Amino acid sequence: MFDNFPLWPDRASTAAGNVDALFIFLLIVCGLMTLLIFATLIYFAARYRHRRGVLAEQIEGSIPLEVTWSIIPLFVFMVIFAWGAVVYFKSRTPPRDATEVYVVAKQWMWKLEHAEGQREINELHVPVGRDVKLIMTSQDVIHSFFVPAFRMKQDVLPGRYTVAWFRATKSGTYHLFCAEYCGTQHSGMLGSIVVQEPAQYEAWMNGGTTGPLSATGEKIFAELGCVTCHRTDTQGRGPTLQGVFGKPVLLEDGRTVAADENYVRESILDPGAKVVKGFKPVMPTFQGLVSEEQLNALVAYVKSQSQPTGPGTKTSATAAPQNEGKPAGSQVQ
Ligand code: HEC
Ligand SMILES: [Cu+2]
Repeated sequence: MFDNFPLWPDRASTAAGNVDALFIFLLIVCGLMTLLIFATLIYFAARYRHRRGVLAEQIEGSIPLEVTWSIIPLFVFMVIFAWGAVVYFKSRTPPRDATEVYVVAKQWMWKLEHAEGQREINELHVPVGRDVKLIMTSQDVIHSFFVPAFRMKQDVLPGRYTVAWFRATKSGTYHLFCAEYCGTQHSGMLGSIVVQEPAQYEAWMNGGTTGPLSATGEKIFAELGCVTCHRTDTQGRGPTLQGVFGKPVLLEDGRTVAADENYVRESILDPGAKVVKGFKPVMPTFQGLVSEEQLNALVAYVKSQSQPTGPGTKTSATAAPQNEGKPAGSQVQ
């Protein structure tokens, strides 16, 4: 209905319609409220204007009136709360089998790397109709990944991963902005999201790849000597990393944490922070020795060790449990 209304940017993701509907609802509620206030104001000003000889009568409060003006707004606010929560949680929860793209922000550019290995700068190619999960971090200060056409905005922080996702619904080229003031050339930190039809996208994907990100990660894993402690059998000084990602990890101090991207990242940069049960804190820190890109590749590699199929192919939900009960080392690919 509002598609050609110039106040709105393109609507090019599954989230866009939901966000706009909520926004329009808020506008209507606020608009009606404003009308109501001004209409009563004008009416009362006329009705109770000062007249010679007529004195105002003091009213000491009215319970029915006060209850009414408390209950009705409460109801309206609860609608806003529930609706907002639904839209928020939807946009905060990436679907399980989304394609993954690693994003590294720096003053003043966006570096993007597909799980399949393609690297891009200030440009991100994605196919129509597929869920895309962004795993983002910054090399310096706080940035923010903002794509108005997708109604998507997420802060990108140094020292940790933040996650966002979208599913594009219309092919085309859309603006990517940095929405967090990040220094003198902040306003130039621009990019574009190129949404392509699946066939076009496939063609783009097949041009000049360097191999999957997890393969790059495997190389770094060997070069940095991780592989000497983290062997695929259980003979290394560190735990085997097969099947670790996505599972709960029991720690020395009795806590259990989820092995997600931030956990792997922390294990590499600050190994002492969470020590796996049954192991000594002998892993050296790699803080300062690995770049953000290398970290992403290592994370992708550790991740791939929990996915029996290669990146790009869908991981079947039944594949993971099959490995349970067997020694982790028996599933070498
Ligand atoms: C000197 C041996 C050693 C080296 C080298 C080493 N690690 Fe570790 N690593 C360990 C030990 C021991 C643990 C378990 C204790 C802990 O959590 O600190 C561990 C834990 C981990 C964990 C958490 C595993 C789990 O089961 O939750 C990850 C992920 C990890 N290391 C990744 C790496 C990566 C990536 C490298 C290379 C950049 C590396 N490690 C290098 C010994 C090592
Ligand atoms: Cu920025």
